[in-house]
Amino acid sequence: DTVKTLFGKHFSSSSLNNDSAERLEDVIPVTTAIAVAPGRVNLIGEHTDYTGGFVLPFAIDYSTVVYGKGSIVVHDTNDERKAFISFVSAMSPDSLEIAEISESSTPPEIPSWTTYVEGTVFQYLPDLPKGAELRLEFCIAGDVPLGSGLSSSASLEVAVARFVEAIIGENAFSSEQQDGGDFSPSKVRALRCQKAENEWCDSPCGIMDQAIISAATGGSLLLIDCRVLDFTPTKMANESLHSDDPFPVLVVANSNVKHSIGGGEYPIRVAQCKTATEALQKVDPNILMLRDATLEDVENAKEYMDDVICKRARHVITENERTIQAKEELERGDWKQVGELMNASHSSMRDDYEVSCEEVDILVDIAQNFSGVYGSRLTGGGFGGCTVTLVDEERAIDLMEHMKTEYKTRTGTDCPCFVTRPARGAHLLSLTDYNPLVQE
Ligand code: GAF
Repeated sequence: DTVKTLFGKHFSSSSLNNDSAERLEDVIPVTTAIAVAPGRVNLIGEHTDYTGGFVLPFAIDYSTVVYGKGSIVVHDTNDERKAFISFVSAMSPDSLEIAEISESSTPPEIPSWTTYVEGTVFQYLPDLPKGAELRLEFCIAGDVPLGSGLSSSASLEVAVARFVEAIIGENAFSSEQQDGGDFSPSKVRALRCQKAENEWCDSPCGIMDQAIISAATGGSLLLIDCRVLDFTPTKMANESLHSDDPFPVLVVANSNVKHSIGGGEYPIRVAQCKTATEALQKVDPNILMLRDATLEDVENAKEYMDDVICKRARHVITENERTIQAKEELERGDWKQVGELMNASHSSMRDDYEVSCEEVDILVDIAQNFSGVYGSRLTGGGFGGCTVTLVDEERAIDLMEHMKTEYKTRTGTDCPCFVTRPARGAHLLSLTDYNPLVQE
């Protein structure tokens, strides 16, 4: 019988139990690849993506790496398309994970971290020839802090996706390519990874994380219009608009309060935005998504919304405005304005959207009251996680020291901090095709 091991001699799924299939790897071309996908920080534009709004995130220098090999074997063209996956993660090194999925597979009732991998691979089955089996063996390693609001899950999905695309080669995205039009691999990848998370991992996330991780180009933030998935690269000005304003950097601080968007509150916010949109449509049917509404519309629709729903709508509407303005101020080098928008965004998330928590508010308070800081706010889904702070470059080290000591004094908890800058999105570090027979 065959033995299933990562990079083992005998790699076979239960569907390959005849002699000819044994060690098929010896006679089919094998591709090896190393795929990288970063984590992300959102400068501003929070909880706006799932209502078709605007976000302004950037990729960071912490990444997930997926490296290994894969091949495609075609059996009987009447069979379903399948994948046989054997993988291991440096984060849980003692267990070798084995998964077999096919076109008719359904998500597990209780998702785990491996579901992010399986759900992502599932999205690529339609790219395979009929009756094909995709065989993947890979290792996962990375340094995106887990559960800290820096998008470790989306980073994993996108790294797996980029790896699978490398194995599938030119047939990746074949159906989207056939549709013609403006085909962009990074957009389709982002949509597929979001679908994996929504449908397989029980998480109703928006598109922001997968989009920035998939599409970021080094050195730029991306203003993303989440309704049409349109990306506008946005660079910070090289100089300050006001000569007295010192040039800033971005500091990320981790509250060490674990954040999860699969938990109860995130889906509740998504549902509340839906309720708000339906109420607003009663006064103006042209409001298709919250991003089409104004504060005046909210005022007019008050009789259809309770106070909580009004507050949620107000956050989203004002956050969209702040995000568009922040993009312009960043490009102009008006750091004070950017900082004020960040501070206002935090207040709105804390008071209207209610996605902050005591520890994160303390971190933001410490930063906002430190000299040299332009602005500070919670970044990501909330209920814990990280803050992002725009601070005079020369004050960044002192700020981080101050945050660490002050936060420890006020909460008893450590807060790891780092300076960051817009990094590169998903990419391949290496790709090799070889046919073992030919090589020998
Ligand atoms: C999480 C989600 F995954 C994103 O889609 C987004 O909604 C974010 O929270 C809040 O802006 O990261």
